[in-house]
Amino acid sequence: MSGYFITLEGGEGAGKSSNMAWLAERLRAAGKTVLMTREPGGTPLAESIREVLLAPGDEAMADNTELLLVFAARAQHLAEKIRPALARGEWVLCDRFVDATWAYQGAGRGLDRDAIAALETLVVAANQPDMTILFDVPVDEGMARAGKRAALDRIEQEDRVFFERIRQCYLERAGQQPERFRVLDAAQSLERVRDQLGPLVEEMLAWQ
Ligand code: Z5A
Repeated sequence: MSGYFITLEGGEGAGKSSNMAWLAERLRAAGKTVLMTREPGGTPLAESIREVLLAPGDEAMADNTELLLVFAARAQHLAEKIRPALARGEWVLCDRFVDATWAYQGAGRGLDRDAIAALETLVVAANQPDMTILFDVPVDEGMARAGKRAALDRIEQEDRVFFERIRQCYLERAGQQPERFRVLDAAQSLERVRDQLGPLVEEMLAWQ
């Protein structure tokens, strides 16, 4: 028995969190058992790593430290939560996964692609998503949405150019892997974004 693995990706304020519960509700209404989770995080240990990753601090975090922490959290998340849920036949919805590493650490920080690929092989192995929904929003719009929050975390404090590289990387990956990615225009109203999500739910339900 094997479930399905769906990931939600996009830049700041793209609307992933706002739409994940809606998506889960649709799948549950169709009789599926759904697990909602997120990265970095998803288990107590991985959530502790998330805190370290996102907390602004006096000591600058080295880029490779960031990369290794992201993969350390992912290894734990896969072992303790994602793989067991898939083995039980559940549908796993995950707010960000390895595409975020290619976007943030690869394009954003400019880290070595071979190193990321090696870590992906080690940690993710065969557990690539069945579908990745990319919520694409112009950087200024996403930053304006995210900026309404009380405080920005360590990564959110980066500048506009950093987030533009991230957006372009996501779009490039989506173009290179059209069989896995579905790109939504997330600059539209929540209602219009859900109009775009509806057909994707139908597509998923046709898998079984
Ligand atoms: N990170 C990494 O560097 N490497 C990795 O491998 C992984 C992650 C896995 C996670 O923090 C950080 O970790 C993230 C990348 C990095 N860094 N940053 N920065 P997070 O999970 O807290 O950050 P996020 O995923 O970017 O969260 P977010 O900004 O909240 O984005 P979102 O979930 O896509 O957006 P939202 O919470 O659904 O919506 C944000 C606001 O916009 C909210 O007030 C909504 O009501 C509003 N919204 C949403 N959709 C709309 C529409 N359509 N119209 C108007 N307003 C809207």
